[in-house]
Amino acid sequence: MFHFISDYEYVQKLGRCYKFHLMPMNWTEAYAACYTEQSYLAVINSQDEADYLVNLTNKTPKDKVEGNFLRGAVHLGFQLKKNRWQTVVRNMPLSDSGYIKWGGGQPDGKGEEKCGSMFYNGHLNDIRCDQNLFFICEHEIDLLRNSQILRFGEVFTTAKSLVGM
Ligand SMILES: [Ca+2]
Repeated sequence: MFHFISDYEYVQKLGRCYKFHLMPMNWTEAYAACYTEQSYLAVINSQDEADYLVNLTNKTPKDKVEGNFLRGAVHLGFQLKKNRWQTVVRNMPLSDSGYIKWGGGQPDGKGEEKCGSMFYNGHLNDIRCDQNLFFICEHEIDLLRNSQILRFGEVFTTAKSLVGM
């Protein structure tokens, strides 16, 4: 049933799967791309998870990708809503996510950078939502269980409102 989800790497320690997308997109497009893979833009919930994402970013052959996009950061699943940083998973406040290490001087967008990203070193950065970046999707194994369909429904609703479906 989920055979179309490919190129995800299962990380036993974290109990999740991740995929680094090498096709740069803006934040909303990236959000939708993860959704089509029954996933969401990655949300960091621990230092272990941050370390893994940094490792994944480092080992992905990014340098060969050509085009006009911003390098040095990847889109992640958090955004500024009503002056509050919240994750894409059940709108949990970023401050409750378990990982909130901003890069030096970040967030510095003064309301102009309402989307979330991670510098390649794992530190968080606010970024303009129309900026094209690589991005990482996260897949919850729990989402595959029938009992968790409701949780996925919430992600789906958010995706629909974001992409105007
Ligand atoms: Ca910033």
